[in-house]
Amino acid sequence: MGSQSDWATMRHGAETLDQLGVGYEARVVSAHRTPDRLVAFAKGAEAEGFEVIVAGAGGAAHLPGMTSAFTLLPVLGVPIESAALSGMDSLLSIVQMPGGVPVGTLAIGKAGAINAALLAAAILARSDAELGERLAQWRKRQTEAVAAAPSDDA
Ligand code: RP5
Repeated sequence: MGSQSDWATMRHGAETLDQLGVGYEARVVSAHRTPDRLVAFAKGAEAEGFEVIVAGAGGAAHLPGMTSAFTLLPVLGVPIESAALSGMDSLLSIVQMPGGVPVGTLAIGKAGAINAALLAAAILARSDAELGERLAQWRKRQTEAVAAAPSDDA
């Protein structure tokens, strides 16, 4: 993620990965404040053993796109809900990549962080049947938790 301040959003993705038993590292890598860290991370991520990168950033959110420019790994972008523009700035910065350098862009905020984790797990599950089963069980539990009628207490 681009900043410590993004962790409040990105932690929801981390928690989802925990629930699925998917290993990850959470790092702060800013395209603007730590550009050398970005280049080193993105260039070395595949050799380090990473298989999917989830990049969350807000405002002028160049982290996902620049990361994708330096790696062939799948990069999923999470637009952080910014204070100034409610995340529209983040969304447009991440989603509108030029053809040839892909970023899979998720929804703004918490939903995007959770779905990035689920999508990363789905990608990894194509070559990991046990993870696929855990993912199926996660979705099943979610379905079972939806009540048929609304509650006044919820
Ligand atoms: C971006 O700037 C970060 O991804 C963050 O969402 C935003 C604001 O960062 P802080 O000023 O809160 O560190 O690079």
